[in-house]
Amino acid sequence: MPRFIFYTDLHLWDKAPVNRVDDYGECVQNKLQDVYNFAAKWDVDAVLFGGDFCNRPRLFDYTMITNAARTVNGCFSGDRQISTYAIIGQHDLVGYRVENYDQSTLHFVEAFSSAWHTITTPIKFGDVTVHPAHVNKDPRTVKPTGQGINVLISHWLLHPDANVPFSTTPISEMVDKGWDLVLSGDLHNGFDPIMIGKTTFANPGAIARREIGDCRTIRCFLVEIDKGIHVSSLILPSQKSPDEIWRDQTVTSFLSDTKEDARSNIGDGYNGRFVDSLQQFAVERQDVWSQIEDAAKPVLSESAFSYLMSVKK
Ligand SMILES: [Mn+2]
Repeated sequence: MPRFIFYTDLHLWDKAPVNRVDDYGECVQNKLQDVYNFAAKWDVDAVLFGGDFCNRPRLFDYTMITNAARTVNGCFSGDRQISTYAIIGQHDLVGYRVENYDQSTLHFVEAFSSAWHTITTPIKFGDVTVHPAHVNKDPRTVKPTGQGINVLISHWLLHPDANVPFSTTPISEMVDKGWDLVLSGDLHNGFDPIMIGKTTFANPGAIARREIGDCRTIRCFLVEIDKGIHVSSLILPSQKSPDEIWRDQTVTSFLSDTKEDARSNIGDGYNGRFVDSLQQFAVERQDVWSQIEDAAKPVLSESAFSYLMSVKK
């Protein structure tokens, strides 16, 4: 019976999040290699990916892109190349639009990788049918089509608790809809496998740690389907301890630290890490801008909209 590795939210990127002190890009690449080493070791039928390959749609570090593609393509069990079947997360979409997928670095990786397949229709592995639900697709609207075991991969904020923050969907709304297994990404904290009714839900959490103080143990899932669904965690060996990657656990001390740095540099035209961090924040909030753009365009006059867009530059 089929066996898979599932991982999600890689967020490959050449710049580190504010407050990270290690080489973020190298760290993510190493963890990607860990995932594919597991895939080879466990002789899986396929690797499944839950969305957000890059942190933003276009990465321009060609060494990093090449290395990631080599890792994906270099995964073999004997002579058999192990394929990856993937869905798209919002971070791999220019303007968060699925129709812009071909403008992304992930699409470029796919175009030159024999092993990578971003899927738009269900794919079968014996009795098991794996269905894709890209970020724009509410998983509650997808219907299982297979006769045997039905698996859904979804980039959606599915949450195990009934009382969840706005914009997240409790998994209870997907119980007994014909799914045997729902594997999700997007919610970076993830949650342990839980079976409700006949459905098992699981999210291993993001490969990348991008929020200050994210002290999770980074893992992917081994999914074994044999008279039932078995999901177990595989801990990525190359990950570093939180102490090695975070500058400090509090934003307040970071800000006072960098303000001090800024003051000490006044006069020579360089304001140090404080300015660097603000600039990086401005770059990272482009994601927010694309949401504003989507929301504002239908309701604003052309002149008001173009004024709004001019402010972001
Ligand atoms: Mn993500």
